[in-house]
Amino acid sequence: MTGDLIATAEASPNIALVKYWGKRNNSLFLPTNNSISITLDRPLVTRTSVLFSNRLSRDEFWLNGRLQKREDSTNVFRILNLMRTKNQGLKALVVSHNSFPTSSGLASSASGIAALTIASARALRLRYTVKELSIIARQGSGSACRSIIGGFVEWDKGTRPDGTDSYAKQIFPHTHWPEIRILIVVVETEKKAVSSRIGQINTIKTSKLFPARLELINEKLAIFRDALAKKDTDRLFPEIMRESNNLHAVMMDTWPPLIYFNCVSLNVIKLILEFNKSEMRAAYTLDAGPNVAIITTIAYVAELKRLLSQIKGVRFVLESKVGAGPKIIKDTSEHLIDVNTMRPRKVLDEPVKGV
Ligand code: 2P0
Repeated sequence: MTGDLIATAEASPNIALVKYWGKRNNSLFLPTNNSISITLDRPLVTRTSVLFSNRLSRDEFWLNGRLQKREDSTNVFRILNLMRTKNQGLKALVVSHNSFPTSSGLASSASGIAALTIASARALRLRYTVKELSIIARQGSGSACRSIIGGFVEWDKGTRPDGTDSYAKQIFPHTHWPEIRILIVVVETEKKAVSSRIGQINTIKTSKLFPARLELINEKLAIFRDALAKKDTDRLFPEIMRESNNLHAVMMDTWPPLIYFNCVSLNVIKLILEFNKSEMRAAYTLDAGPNVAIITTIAYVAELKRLLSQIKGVRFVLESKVGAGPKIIKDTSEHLIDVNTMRPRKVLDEPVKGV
């Protein structure tokens, strides 16, 4: 293949309600259990442009205006290598920009890898199905396979050793439950002490609670599917919080312990428990970091934002609806790469609204 092949795609992160934690195969990113997530929407979006060209002499990955070190970008290069199977000599320039602040500690690997997978397939004119794209994205970062799809999503762990049946599917479209809102509460953060990749390996090796978590997971998944189908907040919201607690119990049972939340996260958790005293109105969920995602409905957003603004250490809150999924950006003026100079274009950060 010759010439300049360029494409741009946008994808959003996802928030897991039933968490992925633990792999049955580390190199193929095959999980020990199914997970269920909500794909987010603006303002949480990663835009990625990819240029494959014979005129490039090496691969480069730029994130938020900075050239990234090769050793910090193995996920990105793994996706590129999976994509250019027919011509590994074709070099790529990847330029990615998060609309949300990177310093906030928000996970951007899922949206970044999903946008890269979709943009690469488009640039190389590969007619992959959504299933195939999800399988490829999974091998960049597990949770990225869910960000290939909009709405409410389930990643099937699969059983085959080669991972061909381990991919994400939509269980309900983004229009299924229009009232749902997700608040991302960004708290003061230091850099993550243990990456989720290493954390998962240590959990499998050392946690005695982990097998008990897996024993109950199928029952739990069935409850989530049913509560989501019926939009039953009285069942769904407590289950979301208990699943998050269960994950963090397993993390703390890991040795050395994985403690990803901090005092501010705990104060947000207490606020939500208090907020639900008379009626189930919101649910918290935490991943491998101190930020808290709150799942609620539109009726409670303003009150929650007001209460969150009173918690010391809450930096800002981002609000998202359920997203429709990734999209290709066809307008060439919107590409993050200048094809003539083969350099990244400057992008101005969008202002972030505080609470
Ligand atoms: C999730 N997390 O389901 C869970 C909940 C963190 C806690 O997916 O090793 O960055 O690249 O596959 O996808 C974070 O794990 O890990 C994650 P790798 P990833 O959202």
